[in-house]
Amino acid sequence: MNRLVVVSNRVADPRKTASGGLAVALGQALEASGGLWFGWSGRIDEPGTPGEGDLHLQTAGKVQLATVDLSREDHDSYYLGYSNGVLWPVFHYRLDLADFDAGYIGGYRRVNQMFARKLAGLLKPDDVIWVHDYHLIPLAAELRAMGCKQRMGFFLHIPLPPPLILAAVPQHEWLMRSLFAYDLVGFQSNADVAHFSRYVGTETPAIVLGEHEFRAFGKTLRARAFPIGIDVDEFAQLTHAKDGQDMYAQMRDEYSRRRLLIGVDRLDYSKGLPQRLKALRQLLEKYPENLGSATLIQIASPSRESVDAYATLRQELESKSGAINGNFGELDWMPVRYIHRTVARKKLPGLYRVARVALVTPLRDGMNLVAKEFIVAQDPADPGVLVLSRFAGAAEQLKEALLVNPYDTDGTAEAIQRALQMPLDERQQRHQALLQRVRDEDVHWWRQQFLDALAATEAETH
Ligand code: GDG
Repeated sequence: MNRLVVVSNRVADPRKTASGGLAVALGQALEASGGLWFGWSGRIDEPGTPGEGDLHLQTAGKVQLATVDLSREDHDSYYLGYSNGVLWPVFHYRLDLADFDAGYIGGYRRVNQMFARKLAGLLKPDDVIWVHDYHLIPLAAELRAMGCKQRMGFFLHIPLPPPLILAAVPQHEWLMRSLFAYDLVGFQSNADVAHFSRYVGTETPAIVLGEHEFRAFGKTLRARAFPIGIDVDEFAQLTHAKDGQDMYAQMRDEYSRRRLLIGVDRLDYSKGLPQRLKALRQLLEKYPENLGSATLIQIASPSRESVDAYATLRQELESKSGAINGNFGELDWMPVRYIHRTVARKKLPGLYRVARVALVTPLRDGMNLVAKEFIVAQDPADPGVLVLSRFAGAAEQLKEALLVNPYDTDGTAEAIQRALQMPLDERQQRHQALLQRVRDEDVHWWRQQFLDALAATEAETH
């Protein structure tokens, strides 16, 4: 078995549950092959720090973890600037929020080159390298330039926008050309693959060899959808563990006279949180039977707080939820419980299970794992209903959810009302179909599909 080398911006210890399903899934494959996980340590070295740029090596069971620190300047331009100030907004169709500062690209290239240099020294000739996400698009090209000939795959966790939107990134040609240094590129959904295929067809000299095969720049590339899943067994266990059950019992008793709606998101403008609050307001106005009853618990866990757009969003959410509570609240009932904090992972399943409805209504999302976690946490005998944005990658798989357009406030409010009113047998049928799909296409299936497809790519001379 070839050794698996995973490269991602952040590295997690796969043995810790708090690391989440992805770390667990990759950890299993890394364990099995005695693999290596490489990335940023999460630390920022101020200038002159002793040992600046050192490689930190640790072992976690059979897995080797290799991390590097970033300088303040590289962190600000590579991570905050180019990755989260340019690529994240543009890839989520938010050109209005992108900050095309010409200085960022230098840091992005520098960090990718530094990663490649440090990683190259650790590689063995028959390693299989799997690179993750938008922070590291040019990594394979940098490795190839250093003579690395290993098989390399890339998975994009966020959406790929249509060519005209992608073209707003000044370096779009360089970025997309860089992808051709990989043997396999994986996307979350068929919509993303279609955008890639159109981009390659119109903006590059590529020849389309087949549905998933492209030839350009002297290189053949396969590109396909691999919808990411969750670790269903792990999440089901968490649901039935003591903390999960205690949370469920506590919330059930506390809200026994209410009907709970739940939202769990990183505080991010892609997640459609202001639009969700607007839909809740509309629900209360249009269907007054929900007054005194419907309660939205919205967890918005802090994320990228130092990016300006996030501070603005935070203020908007605080003011919108305050206004809804002020307009509709009673002494003994508030329609919104907005919590800007991270909730312990072991408590999430209890929260999901007690909710009648989950609101997963991003404006754009690569996949959205919360939708899948909600389904797994339900009681099959009395399941809650998933209201899901058609703009989440998950909508391609989860057809039995109530699909909504989050920009359409009326339509979303109607769907929430329908979810609250849905008869038991319909809830059960929908849930059963959804659970089956989430189970069949879990994170282990995803990993295996990707690694099998990567192994099947023909070895080429690079
Ligand atoms: C990117 C893509 C793609 C959230 N709040 C808390 C918390 N969470 C956990 C959820 C879930 C995860 O974070 C969020 O995953 P999502 O998929 O919803 O979104 P992103 O973070 O944007 O992830 C996305 C994903 O990558 C995987 O490829 O699906 O489209 O954007 O697991 O449960 N966890 C805890 N406390 C919180 O308050 N413990």
